[in-house]
Amino acid sequence: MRRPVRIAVTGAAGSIANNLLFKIASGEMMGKDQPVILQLIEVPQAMEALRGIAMELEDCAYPLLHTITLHDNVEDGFKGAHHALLIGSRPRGPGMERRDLLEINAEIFTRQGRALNDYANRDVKVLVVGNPANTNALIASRNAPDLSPCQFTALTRLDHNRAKGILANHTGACSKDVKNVIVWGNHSPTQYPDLHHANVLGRPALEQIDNNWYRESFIPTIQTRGGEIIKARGQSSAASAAQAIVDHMRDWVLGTDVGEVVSMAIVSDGSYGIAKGIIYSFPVRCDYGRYQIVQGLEISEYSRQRMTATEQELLDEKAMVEHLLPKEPEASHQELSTCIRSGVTLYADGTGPEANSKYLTTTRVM
Ligand code: NAX
Repeated sequence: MRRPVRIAVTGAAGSIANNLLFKIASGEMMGKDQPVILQLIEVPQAMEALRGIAMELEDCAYPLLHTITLHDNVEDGFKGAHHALLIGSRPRGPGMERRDLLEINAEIFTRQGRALNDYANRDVKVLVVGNPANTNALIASRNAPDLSPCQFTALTRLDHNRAKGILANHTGACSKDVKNVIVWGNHSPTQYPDLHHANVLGRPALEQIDNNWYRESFIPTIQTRGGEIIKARGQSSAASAAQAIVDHMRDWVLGTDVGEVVSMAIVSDGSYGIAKGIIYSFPVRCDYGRYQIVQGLEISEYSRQRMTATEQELLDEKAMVEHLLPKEPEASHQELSTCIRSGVTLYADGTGPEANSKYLTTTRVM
């Protein structure tokens, strides 16, 4: 058996986690030969509910589930974590403005960024799910000066999967026959689900669908799908969000399938003219535990307008929390080639390479 990896999950008693934890424990995310240690984190008032979930996990007797630990604070919960899934966040309350929501969550993600910086494994891979996910990820990353900004990502894979599923259904294909859909920008209604590079059964998607349907129906459907699900079932997407988290992390860690492009919100390096330093969803491929933006795609005038609109929203969100972002790590977010790239996995038991070892470090972009 391989050495277990530590996976920290916040919001672990919530709806998404309730679907997710059982998938992780069964090996769907990290692979069927990878044991896992679940470090589950909740607010103090939800610890009893969390204890119930831990009992259920135990009762499944998953062969890959090595250990479960429960925590009411992130400083303990993030210790030695190789993967951190930041799902818990403050939902928007009645009468709450977007600015208030951003500020309240800024406090949560500031603390989480610092805790990751101080306690997580140096090579930790972070996925932010709690909304507003992109800007929360930026806040966490800016508060973790000793980690690389490249280690922080936000979830747009649910939007990507929605685009695949709905396009497949419309064209009568299976979702496995749909390739290269892209979601650009923010996980919000300004996101741009782009089909200009997509193909269905090897032929360009846009040749197989009506352009009017694409612009007037498909795009708004993807953008507002979350709200539609809440209207229909009275609760927000949980099972599909859990599946998207599994897909995002599995691809990041184990690599995307050959020829497959997926969408991940990552710190912008200026590709496609997008402002550097914001967390923006790009088309990526993953290998060796790293992601790389797919370069060289032709961008139409229509796409450019959509990409700029969602970029502008992220710049506005950033401006709203600018006073809460530490200044010092700004340079590393602007110039990714100068940031620390960790290629070394450290183990809490001291058997891994030394922290300052040159062994295995790399400047390769992947
Ligand atoms: P729930 O309200 O069911 O669960 C959230 C859990 O987080 C609660 O148990 C709460 O006690 C806990 N929590 C809150 N603050 C915490 C903190 N500081 N530390 C640890 N735990 C904390 O929400 P759920 O349906 O699970 O959704 C979680 C988040 O995902 C929400 O912010 C939601 O908006 C967001 N989503 C993001 C998606 C994406 O694609 N990026 C899609 C799905 C989802 O809407």
